[in-house]
Amino acid sequence: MTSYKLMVKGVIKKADVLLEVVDARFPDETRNSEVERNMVRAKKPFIIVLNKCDLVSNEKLEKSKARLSKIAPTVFVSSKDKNGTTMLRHKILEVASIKDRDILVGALGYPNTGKSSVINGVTGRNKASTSAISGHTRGVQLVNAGSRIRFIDTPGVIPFDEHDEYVQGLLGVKDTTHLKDPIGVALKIIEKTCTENKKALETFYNVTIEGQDSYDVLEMIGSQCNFLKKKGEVDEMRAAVRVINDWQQGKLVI
Ligand SMILES: Nc1nc2c(ncn2[C@@H]2O[C@H](COP(=O)(O)OP(=O)(O)OP(=O)(O)O)[C@@H](O)[C@H]2O)c(=O)[nH]1
Ligand SMILES: [Mg+2]
Repeated sequence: MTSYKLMVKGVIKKADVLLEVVDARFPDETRNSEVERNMVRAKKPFIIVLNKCDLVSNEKLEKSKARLSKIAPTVFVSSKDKNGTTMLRHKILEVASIKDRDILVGALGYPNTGKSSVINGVTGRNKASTSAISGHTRGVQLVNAGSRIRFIDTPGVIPFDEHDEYVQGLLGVKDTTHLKDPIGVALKIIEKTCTENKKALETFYNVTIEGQDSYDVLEMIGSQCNFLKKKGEVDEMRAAVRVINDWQQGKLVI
């Protein structure tokens, strides 16, 4: 068994309640069915935390929440704006139903989804170290949140079976300097945002999209940003790097 699987199993065993921290921009891609199955098998209550909710519209959030609530209690949070963190604290106390001792809460999720930031949001202090570079939290760490809650912060769970570069790009697991195919990743981001909220993409890059494919949109963005090669053609690579950086830095709100 890989060290990730062992780590996850160990945390599930120890914790009274688990948080599955997902990125609200793409909850389905950042849920991990294997981790969920393990939690159910261990009969441990878990809460799905839709983090980074400042980066999505309320409409999309409500839809995701309604859908995911059928699987487990779902709370949306912006650790950045400290929104939803009090609600999360209440939810933890509610699902744990432990009255006579501290509650141990394990935070699990893919790299960079904001596990450490969520913990800081609930504790109200920056006790767990965070970073824009994924793979920041190394090893399992205990964080005391006061008022009967202690957290176990964990390193990101790398997708178990897939090493899909597109997912890693979307998640910010790999930045542009580490991606083999930045153009492919940028096209995925464009596809994704076009489906979720075309208007947001149009406004952000000042382009009008009327049925063009994602490659054409990338070219339009490059041209709008004035990213041109010597002969006046659009420099798609520069445009791709720009799109990925904007996405990974949370500038593009969908
Ligand atoms: N916009 C926005 N950014 C957030 C939010 N929460 C976390 N981030 C950013 O996401 C990045 C990753 O946050 P971390 O808390 O370090 O994520 P993590 O899941 O602990 O990451 P690893 O430990 O590397 O697996 C940082 O740049 C945070 O500032 C949020 O609610 N909104
Ligand atoms: Mg972390």
